[in-house]
Amino acid sequence: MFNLILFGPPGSGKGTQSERLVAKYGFVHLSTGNLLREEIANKTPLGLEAKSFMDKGQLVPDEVVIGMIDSCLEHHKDAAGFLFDGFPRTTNQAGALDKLLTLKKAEIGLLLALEVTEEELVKRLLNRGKTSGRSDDTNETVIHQRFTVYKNETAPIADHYRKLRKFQSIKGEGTVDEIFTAICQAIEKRMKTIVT
Ligand code: B4P
Repeated sequence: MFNLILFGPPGSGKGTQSERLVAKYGFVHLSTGNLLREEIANKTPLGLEAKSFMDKGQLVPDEVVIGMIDSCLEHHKDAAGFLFDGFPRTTNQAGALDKLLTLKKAEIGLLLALEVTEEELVKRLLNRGKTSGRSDDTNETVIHQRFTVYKNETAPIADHYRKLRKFQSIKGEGTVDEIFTAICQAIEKRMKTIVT
C-alpha cells in the first residue's frame, strides 16, 4: 500500500493534480474539501456547520474532518493506496492520520508540497470563483484569510514529514502537464526505494 499526501496552499493545484494521479495510479482519492462540499450540497447538519467556517476562510473543526476520514478509510479497506488531498491541515489532524494508518498497519509513503507564489494563487482562485460558484473563491479578503490559516496552522505540518524524510517540494507553477510529470517522477522514485 502506498499512501500519498498532496500538500500546498489553497489554489496550489492539489485538486487538479489529484484527478490525474487517481487515473494513473488508482489511488482512492480523499479530498476533505470535496467531502465537505458534498455535505453542503446535501444540506446535512454537518454541511451546514462546515459552511459557516468555509465561507469565512476558516478551517472546519478537527473532530469533524477526522471523523470523515476515519469512515472513508473504513469504507475502502481493500484500497491499494490513498491520496490525501487537503488533509491533514493541522498538526492534530496529522497525528490522527498517523494513528488511523498505524491501526491499519500502513503509513504515509510521501508528502509532496506544491510551491506557488501568493500572487499566482490569488489569480487562480479569483478566476475559479467566476465559474465554480464557490463562495470562498470570490472574496479576496476570504482568500487572504485562507492563506493566513495555511501559514499558521497547516504549513507547520511539513516539518513532521521532513523529520521522517517523507517530504518533497514540487514547483507548482507551469503547465498542469509539466507539474504532473514532476509529481509522477517523485512518486515513482519513492515507490522504488520502498519496494527495494
Ligand atoms: P479545498 O477544497 O482543499 O481547496 P483548495 O485548497 O481551495 O484548492 P486546491 O489546492 O485543491 O486547488 P485546485 O487544484 O482546485 O479547501 C476548501 C476549504 O475547505 C478550506 O478553506 C477549509 O475551510 C475546508 N477544508 C478542507 N479540508 C479541510 C481540513 N482537512 N480541515 C479543515 N478544513 C478543511 O486549483 C485551484 C485553481 O487553480 C483551479 O481553478 C485550477 O483550474 C487552477 N490551476 C490548477 N493548476 C494550475 C496550473 N498549473 N496553472 C494554472 N492554473 C491552475
